[in-house]
Amino acid sequence: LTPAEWRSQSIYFLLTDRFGRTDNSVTANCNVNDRVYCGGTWQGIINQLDYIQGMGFTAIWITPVTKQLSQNTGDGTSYHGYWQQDIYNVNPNHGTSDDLLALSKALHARGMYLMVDVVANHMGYAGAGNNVDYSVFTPFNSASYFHSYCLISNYNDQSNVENCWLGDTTVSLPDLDTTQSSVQTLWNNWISDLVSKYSIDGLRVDTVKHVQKSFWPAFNRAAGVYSVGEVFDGSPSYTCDYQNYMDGVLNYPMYYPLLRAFQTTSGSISDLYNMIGTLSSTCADSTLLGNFIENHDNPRFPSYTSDYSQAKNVLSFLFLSDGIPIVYSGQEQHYSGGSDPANREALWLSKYSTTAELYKYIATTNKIRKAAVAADSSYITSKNVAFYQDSHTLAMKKGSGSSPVITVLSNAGSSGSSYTLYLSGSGYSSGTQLMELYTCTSVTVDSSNKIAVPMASGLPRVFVLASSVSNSGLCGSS
Ligand code: ABC
Ligand code: CA
Repeated sequence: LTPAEWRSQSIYFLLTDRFGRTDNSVTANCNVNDRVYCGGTWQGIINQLDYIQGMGFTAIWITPVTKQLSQNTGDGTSYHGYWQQDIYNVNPNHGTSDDLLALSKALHARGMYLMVDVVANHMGYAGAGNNVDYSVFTPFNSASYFHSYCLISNYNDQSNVENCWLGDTTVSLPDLDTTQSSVQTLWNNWISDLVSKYSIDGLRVDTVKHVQKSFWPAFNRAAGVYSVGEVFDGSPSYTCDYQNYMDGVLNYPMYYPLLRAFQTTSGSISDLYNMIGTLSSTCADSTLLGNFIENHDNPRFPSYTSDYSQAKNVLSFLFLSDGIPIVYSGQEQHYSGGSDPANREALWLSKYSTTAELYKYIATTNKIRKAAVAADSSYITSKNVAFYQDSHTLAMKKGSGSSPVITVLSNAGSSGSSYTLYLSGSGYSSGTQLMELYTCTSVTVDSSNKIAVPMASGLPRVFVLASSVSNSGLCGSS
């Protein structure tokens, strides 16, 4: 799938080991602190695709598929998939190569897409970096393929970040010398073969800032599909620059102001407001960023606040601003794990509840986004504009000039009062009939071109032209 085709997708990110088991167990023990395999498999994902599609997701992103180090180390086992040793074979804990093919087929049969996580920066070794037996790696089976050992010590020094090693002295991550043309050729051939063998539709690329920028364009081209890179950095200028070398990047620059705006009722709305404009002017294409509020590297949102209204605002932002929404498995169940490894809870322990509050909220919000895409051919490429803010409220519009989607967010929280916000600047003129899609309230734009927004309990509100609601499955339409 091309970048243009990915824009309108929505992504469910899961750790293969933690999502679903071949035996469909919903009770199998999974103690996150043990950092060992809990038994999730590719077949287990196939078994639960209704659950994912039931929320309206059109794609899944799965953790790396390559064969990993097999030891149980002081840092645990490689259940997460980022400690690879053999890039030509798959992780047997997750199933066989045929199982992975079956997952790809099962997704495609539903009109869904497969995004696979890939790592080109490093391999994984159970032991200290000054004592690596390079013969365990396929194909990088000698020290000559790697940078000499040094642990990353200064994240402000780009050559240190690129040439030294991630990991620790228990599990080292031998850092490939990606400046060698032999290493580049091996990676480019590998990614091209992997994508075609498993009919992969997109890539999530690990540790992008740890490899020199000039490596990525050829890798992305060899993949031939949309690639979204992980540049774990909140700076818009630093992170957006990688979009000149890869189709998209994960939206870390938005992650921090989004978290801060909604983690308390006194979070900064203006920082979030400003970042919308900053990213739309700094990144090559803000509509190809990967939006998220949770992942396996950061504490989950409910570990900061248990408030459901705040969680809903964050979700509405992910889906209705520029970029491709990514929900991390467990977010829909309001899981609340903190830092790695606590944020890697097994999803099966929720019994795949489809009546969970956020499961239903995500289903509605996916419908809203799909309806916006269907109603307005320029919606998905248009740039989101923030146009109103006060200390607790943000309003933004996205879509064509005549019929933008208006999203109103609030960080007042569940105990926020009920009031009417008279909102100007939406671009809609007096007499226009709008529909608020979470409450299904009809509103007519008033004589001074204002929208009377019915605010309550700190919940988000989304307005579209009333005439565009039919066929969306929203507000009673079929
Ligand atoms: C294991 C244990 C952990 C233990 C750790 C030392 O070892 O599980 O409990 O603490 C994989 C596994 C991890 C494992 C690691 C290391 O390997 O999943 O469980 O941790 O063995 C990607 C993946 C991630 C994966 C790897 C390695 C890379 O998403 O799951 O981890 O393949 C850095 C990398 C980033 C990496 C992340 C985990 O570490 O750049 O690619 N993620 C700063 C740095 C970032 C750094 C980040 C976290 O800290 O700039 O480069 O990410 O360490 C903002 C700034 C940011 C700053 C943050 C903290 O603050 O703007 O720049 O990030 O304001
Ligand atoms: Ca490197």
